[in-house]
Amino acid sequence: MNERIAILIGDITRQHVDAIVNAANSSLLGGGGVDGAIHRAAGPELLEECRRIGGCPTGETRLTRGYRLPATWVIHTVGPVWRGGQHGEDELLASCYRNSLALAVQHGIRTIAFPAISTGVYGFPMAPAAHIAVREVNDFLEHDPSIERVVFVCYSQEAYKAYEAELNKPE
Ligand code: AR6
Repeated sequence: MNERIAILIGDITRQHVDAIVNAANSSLLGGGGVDGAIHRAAGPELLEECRRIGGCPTGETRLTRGYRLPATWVIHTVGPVWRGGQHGEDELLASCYRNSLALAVQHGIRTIAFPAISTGVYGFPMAPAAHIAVREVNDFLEHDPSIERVVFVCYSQEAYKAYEAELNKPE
């Protein structure tokens, strides 16, 4: 297991990292799940900044401040809605991880926490989502020395087990 990667069970809004990633929707105007939790914890200034940005296409990312969160920054990314797996879902989910990490590097962010993007309301199955998340982060870290720590914040035992299985796979 890469020593720059960690997994834990918990609430991403409580993480003391440079940036947390939000599993947003393309309006960036908030919603349920982790998005709702992040907006509640950050306070109304986050929604104001998101309004000014004006939206984000699926697979892309946008950066805002973290306001009342312990994290300095929020990287908003829009995961794909699961439509059976034959509609580019895997590649779009991979783009969320790659683009989030690239944006982090551009802004000097060294520690970053990810939720399991798309695995809630958007219906992406947990095991393949964890596989893509771990593969993309491993590949990125291999070529980038500036990110010090990536934390996968799992909200359930099921998620934790899926990430643990991926992280313990032999290279
Ligand atoms: N900390 C960490 N993980 C969490 C938290 C939390 N506080 N809360 C939920 N999760 P979801 P999506 C997990 O539905 O599938 C929103 O309405 C959750 O268990 O938040 O990408 C947006 O506005 C699941 O494993 O995001 C969009 O409309 C994972 O986070 C839509 O949902 C993602 O679940 C995006 O759907």
